[in-house]
Amino acid sequence: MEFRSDVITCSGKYSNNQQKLFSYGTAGFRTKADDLETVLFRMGLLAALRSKAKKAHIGLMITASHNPACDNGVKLVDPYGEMMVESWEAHATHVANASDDELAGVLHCIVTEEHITADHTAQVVIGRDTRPSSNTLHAAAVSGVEALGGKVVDCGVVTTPLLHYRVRCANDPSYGVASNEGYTDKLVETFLKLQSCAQPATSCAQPATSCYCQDLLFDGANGVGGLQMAIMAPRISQALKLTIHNGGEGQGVLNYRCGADFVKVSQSWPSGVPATPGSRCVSVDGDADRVVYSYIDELGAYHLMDGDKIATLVVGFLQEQLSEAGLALRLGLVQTAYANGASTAYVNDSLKVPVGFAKTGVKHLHHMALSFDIGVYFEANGHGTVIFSDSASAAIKEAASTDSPAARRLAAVKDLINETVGDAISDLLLVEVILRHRGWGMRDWDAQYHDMPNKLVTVRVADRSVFETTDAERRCTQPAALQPAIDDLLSTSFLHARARTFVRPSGTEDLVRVYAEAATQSHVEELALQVSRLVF
Ligand code: 16G
Ligand code: ZN
Repeated sequence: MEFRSDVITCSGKYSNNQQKLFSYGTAGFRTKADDLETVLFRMGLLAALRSKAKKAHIGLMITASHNPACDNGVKLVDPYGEMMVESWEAHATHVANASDDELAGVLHCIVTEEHITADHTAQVVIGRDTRPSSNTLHAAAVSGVEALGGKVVDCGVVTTPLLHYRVRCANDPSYGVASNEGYTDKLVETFLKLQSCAQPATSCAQPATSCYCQDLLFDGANGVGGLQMAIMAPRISQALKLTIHNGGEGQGVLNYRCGADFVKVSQSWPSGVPATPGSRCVSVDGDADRVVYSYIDELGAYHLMDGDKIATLVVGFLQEQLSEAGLALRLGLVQTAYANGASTAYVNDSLKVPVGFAKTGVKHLHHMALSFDIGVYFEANGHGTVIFSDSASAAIKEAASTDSPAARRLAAVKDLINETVGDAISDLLLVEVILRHRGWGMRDWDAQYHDMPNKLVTVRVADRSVFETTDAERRCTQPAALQPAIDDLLSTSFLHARARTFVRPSGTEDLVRVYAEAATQSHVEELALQVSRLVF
């Protein structure tokens, strides 16, 4: 395959004159927006090649998620709406770092290695978040796709999960209508159907802590999630009364002291949302692929309901519905090392549902969840979804054609879930369906299990690449002396503290993370401190 002269001409416009090295990691490329224009042009080229290689639509999302507004990023999405396969991540890194003179040669190598022929016109589905830099970066990505004669499907400003959905539908129309309206209609209609069959919600004379209440505050992180919710909220208001705050209409700073990441990390109520005792709030992150809940009880105390709490709620519900429908399907949960130990114990010991552990990063969790008939996966930070195997989908569909209400509920719940990737909006609608079905207030949900006290700290080190881990990042293999020292600490000073700790290099920032969990907060503080000293 020969490259059109546009590649060479355009790469002059998007010249790579940086010393900086880029690496395609768990979140694709992510850094200061000012450094990314060339990278976006080149990811347009790569997405076009990937599309030719797969003879399918490929996705390209421009976002830096929960990171500050001055950052941006890009990641590519494979035909079924999943993260781009790992073997192409190395291609992405090579293309991004090639000098102008090397670029055509690097592209030729990929074409040869991946046996790409010229006979398929590339189709790239592009979405972007609300960041000011996203427009310029979008133009660069479009130039890249078009330089290889490819076509762009422009989704405009959308949430990351909506972009994943659009890619899936473009390749598999049975999944849904491939448009932004198609996504909205699917979620709205399924949610209303599920809620109209549920018990009537009790009137809110009582606070949201003690019974299901349709009132919900929405914290949009001043990002694209608020825009999407503004479209959906009026259409679902008969079943859920959402009040949108931090809605992304230009009043507040993206992700600043609000949104899912801020709420999870600081374990505090988002700014910009009225903090009234007895109220509950759902927070999404800057691109709306993560979700966490919070509530303030009658005494004014703050409570966080993170990804682990959502995962356990979903697993418990699915297990109950499967059993009522008489469906013997293998249900499992996938967590990461960050999952609170109490949540794992609850799912294993009380629900008797198997739990697997994967490395941090959605692609790892997603992959492991595929090993179950119905795989639920969630990171504690609120990124997660449910995936159904083909045979599970067929069994549910067949059971739903009988008069089993549980099977019908399962079939509708499957339609409400965005199986391609964690989706804050789809997840929050699912949480509302379950809470309403059970008539649960926030306190009922919270009472499933009590979190072990925990702490996450970061340690700046000279070179994070010397840290290597195994066992889903729960044990450190390098530097060699570190894990024995940690084990020694756990078996002496913390022997009776039900303590757990691990050290892992961040995949997105130049630092090392230390997680500590134990029976009391003071043990946690001490353990985090001592392990950080071992790392430093
Ligand atoms: C990325 C991951 C997220 C993970 C985080 C960990 C995706 C789409 N996103 O944002 O799932 O929790 O990285 O960051 O996979 P860390 O490696 O810096 O701790
Ligand atoms: Zn995100």
